[in-house]
Amino acid sequence: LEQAYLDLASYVLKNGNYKDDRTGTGTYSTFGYQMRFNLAEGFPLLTTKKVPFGLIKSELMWFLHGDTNIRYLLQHHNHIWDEWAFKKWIESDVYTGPDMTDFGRRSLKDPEFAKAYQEQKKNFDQQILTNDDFASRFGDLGNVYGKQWRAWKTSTGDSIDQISDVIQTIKTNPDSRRMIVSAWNPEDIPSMALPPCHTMFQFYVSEGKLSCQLYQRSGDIFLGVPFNIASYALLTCLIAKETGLQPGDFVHTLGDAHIYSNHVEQVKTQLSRTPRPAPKLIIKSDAKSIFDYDVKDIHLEGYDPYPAIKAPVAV
Ligand code: THF
Repeated sequence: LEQAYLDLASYVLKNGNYKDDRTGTGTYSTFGYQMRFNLAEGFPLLTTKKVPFGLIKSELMWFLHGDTNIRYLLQHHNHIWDEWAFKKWIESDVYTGPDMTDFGRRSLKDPEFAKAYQEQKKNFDQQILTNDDFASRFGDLGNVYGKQWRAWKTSTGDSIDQISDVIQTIKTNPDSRRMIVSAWNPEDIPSMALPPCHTMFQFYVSEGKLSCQLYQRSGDIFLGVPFNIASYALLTCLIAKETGLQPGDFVHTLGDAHIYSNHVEQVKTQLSRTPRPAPKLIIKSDAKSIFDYDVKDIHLEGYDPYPAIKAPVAV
């Protein structure tokens, strides 16, 4: 099942062009690539390295609850969005600690700095968890996914719940070709911590099966894409259950698909491994709606991955 992902990684290693990027790390990049995962064959969580499924679940629940504040993530021991909130704090006038400019790259090169950064980061996380004012000022990433999915602001001051609407359409008019959720809100882009990578997705119903296609404008092949595949596969399975359909295909279309220059060795290690059978997704049936799930309601059976492979995240 994960062969499509391994093919992408080896294709970009071989054919990617070197390209500088916003983070200053440098990438091997290609433009326009599509993968397809048949969800009837199993759940597409990679086995060629351990991918922390718990973090994928709590991130998706966070989106589905319409939440944009990292406090929920921290309460679930999920730190994948910390850097973007932390950046807002150290650039603000209330921050009085040591200079943290360019903390991502500096902490890779300078162990002394890395220690100071870890300390500030711990302090930051603690304040997000315990101080309401601090959390609302610095924990909020702006109008990111949760906001656009569940409460897109209209010019007349109303809000649109795109997820509820799309579920309603799947139930009542499954042949529709307009079952789209957009996270890309041009008006809000300047105030977002990071403009959405998962720009929009579309659902499709045929022969009792629900398929989903994601257009992702930018994909970090080693760290982000394995999360993104599993996250949208999970979303598709949850909505299939909610609408009484079987999961169909997850189609993943990428714009700028890149391997960061400091992930190349890790990708080669991963490609040297032979994939194992895909795990099976189990969803407990008593949640009333897709918005009421808890991370404990969802688990995997038969997930037997190779060891995790560490890599630095570009900020
Ligand atoms: N920015 C970059 N540079 N890459 C991304 O993948 C990315 N995301 C989100 C927002 N900005 C991004 C955040 N998603 C990890 C995984 C997903 C992320 C961010 C980080 C990560 O570091 N994963 C580690 C494990 C981390 C842990 O255990 O805490 C891994 O090995 O998989 C694209 O959605």
